[in-house]
Amino acid sequence: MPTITAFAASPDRGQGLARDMPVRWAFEEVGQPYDVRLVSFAEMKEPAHRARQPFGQIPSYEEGGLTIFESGAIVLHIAQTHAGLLPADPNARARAIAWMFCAVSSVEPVVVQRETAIFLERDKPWHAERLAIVEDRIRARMAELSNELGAKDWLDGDFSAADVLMVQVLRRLASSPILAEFPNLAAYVARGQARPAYKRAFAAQLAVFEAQQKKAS
Ligand code: GTB
Repeated sequence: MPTITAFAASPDRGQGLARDMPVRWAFEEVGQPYDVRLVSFAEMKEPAHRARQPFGQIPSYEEGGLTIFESGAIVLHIAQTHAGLLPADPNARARAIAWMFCAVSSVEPVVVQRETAIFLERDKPWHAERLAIVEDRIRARMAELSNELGAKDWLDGDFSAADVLMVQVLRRLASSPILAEFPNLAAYVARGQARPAYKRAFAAQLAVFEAQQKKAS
């Protein structure tokens, strides 16, 4: 059984925004049970965890003799070792993998800039100006993605690992009005969230938060 790591106390308070969520979702899509090792912020920075994740972050993945990190790489590994998340046709598979890279390297970085501005730069005198620039950059990228998605249900043909990663990245805009400005992207995220596998993954990470709240009360 593979084991992943996740926050013992996720700062998102059960919203499923941390990067264990796409890994949980991928496991659920392919019907692979998994164990979770919950790590505190202190434990994440200790050598034992850095041996799994060099940057002292979550998630990591261990199974048998294999230990890997990077949520995109973990989702790709799950998709390559189970049926259901990547097309069999080599060209379609290559396109799906290209969209996986797109989610983590072309879309996620602009989305993360907004979180950085909000959480780490709020007290700077230039915060408002910087946030506006970052949000314009996100809008430009969303417009391109929206044009590309058009009226399709998923990024390229059937639902794939690329949709797991892309929906999860777009969910990080849920606290901003930007997503709603692109109705086809908002509907795409809603389609992803309606999948039974997504719901099981979300419930599993929420249960961690709820158990932690119960313990604290
Ligand atoms: N590129 C790596 C991957 O995809 O696996 C990035 C991993 C990463 O950023 N992990 C974050 C982490 O461990 C958690 S997901 N941070 C702790 C640290 O660096 O010390 C990022 C995240 C955190 C919190 C929220 N939130 O509260 O909404 C959302 C996303």
